[in-house]
Amino acid sequence: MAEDKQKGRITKGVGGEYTIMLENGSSILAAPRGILRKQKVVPTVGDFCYVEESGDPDIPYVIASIEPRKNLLIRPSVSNIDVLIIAVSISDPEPDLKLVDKLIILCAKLSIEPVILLTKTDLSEEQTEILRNEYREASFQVYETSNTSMLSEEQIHEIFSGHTVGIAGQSGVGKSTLCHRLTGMEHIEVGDISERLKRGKHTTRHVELFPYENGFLIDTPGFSSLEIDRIGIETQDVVKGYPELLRIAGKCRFDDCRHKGEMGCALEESGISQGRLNRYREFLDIMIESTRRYGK
Ligand SMILES: Nc1nc2c(ncn2[C@@H]2O[C@H](COP(=O)(O)OP(=O)(O)OP(=O)(O)O)[C@@H](O)[C@H]2O)c(=O)[nH]1
Ligand SMILES: [Mg+2]
Ligand SMILES: [Zn+2]
Repeated sequence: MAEDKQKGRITKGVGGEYTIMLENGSSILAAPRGILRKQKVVPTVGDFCYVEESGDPDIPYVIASIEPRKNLLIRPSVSNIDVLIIAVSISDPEPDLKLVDKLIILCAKLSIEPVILLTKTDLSEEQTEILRNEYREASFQVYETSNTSMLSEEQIHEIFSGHTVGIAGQSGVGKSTLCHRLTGMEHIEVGDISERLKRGKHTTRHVELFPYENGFLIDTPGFSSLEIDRIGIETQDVVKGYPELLRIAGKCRFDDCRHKGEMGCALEESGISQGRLNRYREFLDIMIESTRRYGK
């Protein structure tokens, strides 16, 4: 067995076999070395790793070690994400803003930069404007696509250059469509929503990293729900998804003000929308209740 270790990145994993892109750009197949299993380290798409030749012609490499992760998303399982595009469609399906805000909170927790992508803006200009304003005012980057318009070269560069970028959002918002239009790659599955609901077809099931713009693009399977108290979020993390509320830190009378109607609260200075405020308070209540019941 060759002693030389080569650095690479896991781009795909199916049935215990991993596709790894080496630093020279070539892709190889590898199986994890037994010691990783003993250490209970599960190789994950997105991991940086070292591989060695195995001597086995079927799977010519073994994963010798895995580098520490910057972050790890579970369900879908993917690591080392820099930017998360939170795709939200103007209609079909109806926007799930609770999911959007939960994903933002998760991003804050995992040191991922969230950007909002409004998709299917062709379906309602009015609704597009409402959502654009709501999230811009909360200080997020908001991008838009429709059936006739795509991200500009400049926007693509802004989002992707050198980054590992995930795309999340409800099933049917157009994540695969975007990946397909960005990369021109045919094998990314795009589904018809009525078809999907009927037969579960075309929905993206595997996580895979695609090289793109000096970085990687990941089409993640749809998140249909995400329970705030089951994703590793703690009560004090909730506010971190609300930059509007972080802005007034220190301005409320009480240092530990939760902006839930306390005396001397500076909420009015935050500029938060009623919708975002309601969601913040709802998540906070869920977290407080969950902590009360199950403990931290
Ligand atoms: N009107 C309109 N339809 C779109 C647009 N983008 C995507 N669609 C349609 O929306 C449907 C769902 O798109 P997908 O790209 O498969 O959605 P997805 O987010 O990958 O869904 P999952 O893989 O199930 O998570 C397809 O029928 C697309 O043609 C758009 O900008 N405008
Ligand atoms: Mg898809
Ligand atoms: Zn307050």
